[in-house]
Amino acid sequence: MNAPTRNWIPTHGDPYRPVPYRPARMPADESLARAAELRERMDGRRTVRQFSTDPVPAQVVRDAIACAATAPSGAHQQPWTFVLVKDPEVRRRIRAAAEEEEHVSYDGRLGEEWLAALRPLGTDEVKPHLTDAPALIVVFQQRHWLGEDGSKRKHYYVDESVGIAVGMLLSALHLSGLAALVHTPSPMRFLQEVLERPANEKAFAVIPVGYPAPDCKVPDLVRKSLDQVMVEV
Ligand code: IYR
Repeated sequence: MNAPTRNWIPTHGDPYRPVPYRPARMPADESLARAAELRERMDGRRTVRQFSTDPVPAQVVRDAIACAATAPSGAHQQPWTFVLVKDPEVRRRIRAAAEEEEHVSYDGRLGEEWLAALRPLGTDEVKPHLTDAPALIVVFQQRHWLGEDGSKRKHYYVDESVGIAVGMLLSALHLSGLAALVHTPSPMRFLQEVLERPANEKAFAVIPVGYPAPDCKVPDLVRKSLDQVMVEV
Protein backbone atom coordinates (compact mmCIF):
# COMPACT_ATOMS: atom_id res chain seq x y z
CA MET A 1 0.00 0.00 0.00
CA ASN A 2 1.24 3.50 -0.80
CA ALA A 3 1.24 5.33 2.49
CA PRO A 4 1.32 9.08 1.99
CA THR A 5 4.89 10.19 2.49
CA ARG A 6 4.27 13.94 2.50
CA ASN A 7 1.69 16.05 4.26
CA TRP A 8 -0.46 18.30 2.11
CA ILE A 9 0.10 22.01 2.46
CA PRO A 10 -1.51 24.74 0.30
CA THR A 11 0.30 25.09 -3.02
CA HIS A 12 -1.37 28.32 -4.17
CA GLY A 13 1.08 30.32 -6.29
CA ASP A 14 3.82 27.66 -6.22
CA PRO A 15 5.82 27.20 -9.45
CA TYR A 16 5.26 24.14 -11.69
CA ARG A 17 7.65 21.40 -10.57
CA PRO A 18 6.73 18.22 -12.48
CA VAL A 19 7.87 14.76 -11.42
CA PRO A 20 8.03 11.61 -13.59
CA TYR A 21 4.92 9.39 -13.78
CA ARG A 22 5.68 5.92 -15.16
CA PRO A 23 2.99 3.43 -14.15
CA ALA A 24 3.60 -0.06 -15.51
CA ARG A 25 1.45 -0.57 -18.61
CA MET A 26 -1.25 -3.20 -18.10
CA PRO A 27 -1.32 -5.82 -20.87
CA ALA A 28 -4.45 -5.43 -23.03
CA ASP A 29 -5.82 -8.90 -22.20
CA GLU A 30 -5.62 -8.13 -18.50
CA SER A 31 -7.27 -4.73 -19.09
CA LEU A 32 -10.10 -6.39 -20.98
CA ALA A 33 -10.68 -8.98 -18.26
CA ARG A 34 -10.60 -6.38 -15.49
CA ALA A 35 -12.88 -3.96 -17.34
CA ALA A 36 -15.47 -6.67 -18.02
CA GLU A 37 -15.42 -7.81 -14.39
CA LEU A 38 -15.66 -4.25 -13.11
CA ARG A 39 -18.54 -3.50 -15.45
CA GLU A 40 -20.45 -6.49 -14.11
CA ARG A 41 -19.72 -5.67 -10.48
CA MET A 42 -20.73 -2.04 -10.93
CA ASP A 43 -23.94 -3.09 -12.65
CA GLY A 44 -24.76 -5.01 -9.46
CA ARG A 45 -24.82 -1.80 -7.40
CA ARG A 46 -28.22 -0.66 -6.23
CA THR A 47 -29.24 2.32 -4.16
CA VAL A 48 -30.60 0.94 -0.92
CA ARG A 49 -33.20 2.60 1.29
CA GLN A 50 -33.77 -0.25 3.74
CA PHE A 51 -30.68 -0.89 5.83
CA SER A 52 -29.81 -3.52 8.39
CA THR A 53 -28.77 -2.05 11.75
CA ASP A 54 -25.76 -4.42 11.75
CA PRO A 55 -22.47 -2.59 12.25
CA VAL A 56 -19.98 -2.26 9.42
CA PRO A 57 -16.20 -2.34 9.78
CA ALA A 58 -15.38 1.35 10.27
CA GLN A 59 -12.03 0.94 8.51
CA VAL A 60 -13.81 -0.13 5.29
CA VAL A 61 -15.71 3.16 5.35
CA ARG A 62 -12.56 5.13 6.15
CA ASP A 63 -10.72 3.43 3.27
CA ALA A 64 -13.63 4.25 0.91
CA ILE A 65 -13.46 7.90 2.00
CA ALA A 66 -9.70 7.83 1.41
CA CYS A 67 -10.44 6.51 -2.13
CA ALA A 68 -12.92 9.35 -2.69
CA ALA A 69 -10.31 11.85 -1.56
CA THR A 70 -8.04 10.71 -4.42
CA ALA A 71 -10.52 12.32 -6.87
CA PRO A 72 -9.25 14.94 -9.28
CA SER A 73 -10.41 18.44 -8.38
CA GLY A 74 -10.37 21.95 -9.80
CA ALA A 75 -6.82 23.34 -9.41
CA HIS A 76 -6.22 20.31 -7.13
CA GLN A 77 -7.93 22.26 -4.35
CA GLN A 78 -9.64 19.13 -2.94
CA PRO A 79 -12.65 21.18 -1.81
CA TRP A 80 -14.31 18.49 0.30
CA THR A 81 -14.85 17.34 3.86
CA PHE A 82 -16.36 13.94 4.67
CA VAL A 83 -17.96 13.72 8.11
CA LEU A 84 -18.32 10.10 9.21
CA VAL A 85 -21.23 9.98 11.65
CA LYS A 86 -21.50 6.85 13.78
CA ASP A 87 -22.99 8.38 16.98
CA PRO A 88 -26.65 7.22 17.17
CA GLU A 89 -27.75 10.45 18.87
CA VAL A 90 -26.28 12.59 16.06
CA ARG A 91 -27.94 10.30 13.49
CA ARG A 92 -31.26 10.75 15.31
CA ARG A 93 -30.91 14.53 15.18
CA ILE A 94 -30.05 14.43 11.47
CA ARG A 95 -33.06 12.20 10.80
CA ALA A 96 -35.46 14.44 12.75
CA ALA A 97 -34.28 17.58 10.94
CA ALA A 98 -34.25 15.87 7.51
CA GLU A 99 -37.78 14.50 7.99
CA GLU A 100 -39.03 17.94 8.95
CA GLU A 101 -37.73 19.39 5.67
CA GLU A 102 -38.83 16.37 3.63
CA HIS A 103 -42.34 16.64 5.06
CA VAL A 104 -42.65 20.14 3.59
CA SER A 105 -41.13 18.90 0.31
CA TYR A 106 -43.48 15.95 -0.17
CA ASP A 107 -46.41 18.03 1.04
CA GLY A 108 -46.17 20.30 -1.99
CA ARG A 109 -42.80 22.09 -2.15
CA LEU A 110 -41.55 19.63 -4.80
CA GLY A 111 -44.50 20.21 -7.13
CA GLU A 112 -46.53 17.68 -9.12
CA GLU A 113 -43.97 17.12 -11.90
CA TRP A 114 -41.17 16.32 -9.45
CA LEU A 115 -43.41 14.06 -7.36
CA ALA A 116 -44.42 12.19 -10.53
CA ALA A 117 -40.74 11.67 -11.41
CA LEU A 118 -40.12 10.20 -7.93
CA ARG A 119 -43.20 7.94 -7.84
CA PRO A 120 -41.49 4.85 -9.38
CA LEU A 121 -38.80 5.08 -6.68
CA GLY A 122 -41.31 4.82 -3.84
CA THR A 123 -39.65 7.54 -1.75
CA ASP A 124 -41.47 9.55 0.90
CA GLU A 125 -40.71 11.84 3.82
CA VAL A 126 -39.98 9.00 6.27
CA LYS A 127 -36.23 8.39 6.38
CA PRO A 128 -35.53 5.34 8.61
CA HIS A 129 -32.24 4.74 6.76
CA LEU A 130 -30.77 7.78 8.53
CA THR A 131 -30.94 5.95 11.87
CA ASP A 132 -30.92 2.28 10.75
CA ALA A 133 -27.72 2.51 8.72
CA PRO A 134 -24.81 2.25 11.17
CA ALA A 135 -22.88 5.05 9.51
CA LEU A 136 -23.64 8.25 7.63
CA ILE A 137 -21.10 10.03 5.49
CA VAL A 138 -22.07 13.68 5.26
CA VAL A 139 -20.19 15.25 2.37
CA PHE A 140 -19.47 18.97 2.53
CA GLN A 141 -18.15 21.13 -0.26
CA GLN A 142 -15.76 23.91 0.64
CA ARG A 143 -16.99 26.87 -1.36
CA HIS A 144 -13.70 28.63 -0.66
CA TRP A 145 -10.52 28.02 1.27
CA LEU A 146 -10.50 29.53 4.72
CA GLY A 147 -7.15 30.33 6.31
CA GLU A 148 -6.62 30.22 10.06
CA ASP A 149 -6.52 34.05 10.07
CA GLY A 150 -9.94 34.16 8.34
CA SER A 151 -8.54 34.92 4.87
CA LYS A 152 -10.48 33.43 1.93
CA ARG A 153 -9.44 32.08 -1.45
CA LYS A 154 -11.78 31.06 -4.23
CA HIS A 155 -12.22 27.36 -5.04
CA TYR A 156 -12.88 26.38 -8.68
CA TYR A 157 -15.32 23.79 -10.10
CA VAL A 158 -16.48 22.84 -6.62
CA ASP A 159 -19.71 21.06 -7.68
CA GLU A 160 -17.89 19.06 -10.33
CA SER A 161 -15.02 18.13 -8.02
CA VAL A 162 -17.23 17.02 -5.16
CA GLY A 163 -19.54 15.16 -7.56
CA ILE A 164 -16.59 13.19 -8.94
CA ALA A 165 -15.40 12.40 -5.40
CA VAL A 166 -18.86 11.16 -4.41
CA GLY A 167 -18.94 8.92 -7.50
CA MET A 168 -15.63 7.43 -6.46
CA LEU A 169 -16.91 7.04 -2.90
CA LEU A 170 -19.99 5.11 -4.07
CA SER A 171 -17.82 2.86 -6.25
CA ALA A 172 -15.38 2.18 -3.41
CA LEU A 173 -18.18 1.38 -0.94
CA HIS A 174 -19.91 -0.94 -3.38
CA LEU A 175 -16.73 -2.75 -4.41
CA SER A 176 -15.91 -3.19 -0.70
CA GLY A 177 -19.27 -4.89 -0.11
CA LEU A 178 -21.25 -2.04 1.45
CA ALA A 179 -24.56 -0.54 0.34
CA ALA A 180 -25.23 3.19 0.22
CA LEU A 181 -27.77 5.83 -0.70
CA VAL A 182 -27.23 9.40 -1.84
CA HIS A 183 -29.72 11.39 0.16
CA THR A 184 -30.08 15.09 -0.58
CA PRO A 185 -32.51 16.62 1.87
CA SER A 186 -33.38 20.11 0.81
CA PRO A 187 -32.61 22.61 2.21
CA MET A 188 -29.52 21.11 3.88
CA ARG A 189 -28.41 23.99 6.10
CA PHE A 190 -29.30 22.05 9.24
CA LEU A 191 -26.39 19.67 8.57
CA GLN A 192 -23.88 22.46 8.93
CA GLU A 193 -25.44 23.37 12.27
CA VAL A 194 -25.82 19.83 13.66
CA LEU A 195 -22.27 18.90 12.64
CA GLU A 196 -20.83 22.32 13.57
CA ARG A 197 -19.01 22.80 10.28
CA PRO A 198 -17.25 26.08 9.46
CA ALA A 199 -18.89 28.82 7.40
CA ASN A 200 -16.99 27.95 4.18
CA GLU A 201 -18.56 24.46 4.06
CA LYS A 202 -21.91 23.64 2.50
CA ALA A 203 -23.58 20.21 2.76
CA PHE A 204 -23.62 18.33 -0.54
CA ALA A 205 -25.18 14.95 0.36
CA VAL A 206 -25.89 12.58 3.22
CA ILE A 207 -24.79 9.03 2.41
CA PRO A 208 -26.10 6.30 4.70
CA VAL A 209 -23.79 3.26 4.56
CA GLY A 210 -24.42 -0.28 5.74
CA TYR A 211 -25.75 -3.66 4.69
CA PRO A 212 -29.15 -4.04 3.06
CA ALA A 213 -31.89 -5.15 5.48
CA PRO A 214 -32.76 -8.87 5.13
CA ASP A 215 -36.13 -7.87 3.62
CA CYS A 216 -34.68 -5.03 1.52
CA LYS A 217 -36.53 -4.26 -1.70
CA VAL A 218 -35.47 -1.90 -4.47
CA PRO A 219 -37.45 -0.42 -7.36
CA ASP A 220 -37.55 -2.54 -10.51
CA LEU A 221 -35.35 -0.13 -12.46
CA VAL A 222 -33.80 -0.72 -15.87
CA ARG A 223 -30.59 1.04 -16.83
CA LYS A 224 -30.15 2.60 -20.24
CA SER A 225 -28.14 0.35 -22.55
CA LEU A 226 -24.65 1.36 -23.64
CA ASP A 227 -26.12 2.24 -27.06
CA GLN A 228 -28.47 4.68 -25.39
CA VAL A 229 -25.83 6.47 -23.39
CA MET A 230 -22.78 6.40 -25.65
CA VAL A 231 -22.06 7.82 -29.06
CA GLU A 232 -18.90 6.78 -30.89
CA VAL A 233 -17.57 8.93 -33.68
N1 IYR B 1 -34.77 14.73 -1.37
C1 IYR B 1 -36.03 14.00 -1.34
C2 IYR B 1 -36.64 13.85 -2.70
C3 IYR B 1 -35.87 13.08 -3.69
C4 IYR B 1 -35.42 13.73 -4.83
C5 IYR B 1 -34.80 13.03 -5.82
I1 IYR B 1 -34.29 13.98 -7.54
C6 IYR B 1 -34.55 11.66 -5.68
O1 IYR B 1 -33.90 10.95 -6.68
C7 IYR B 1 -35.00 11.00 -4.54
C8 IYR B 1 -35.64 11.73 -3.54
C9 IYR B 1 -35.85 12.65 -0.64
O2 IYR B 1 -34.73 12.32 -0.25
O3 IYR B 1 -36.83 11.93 -0.46
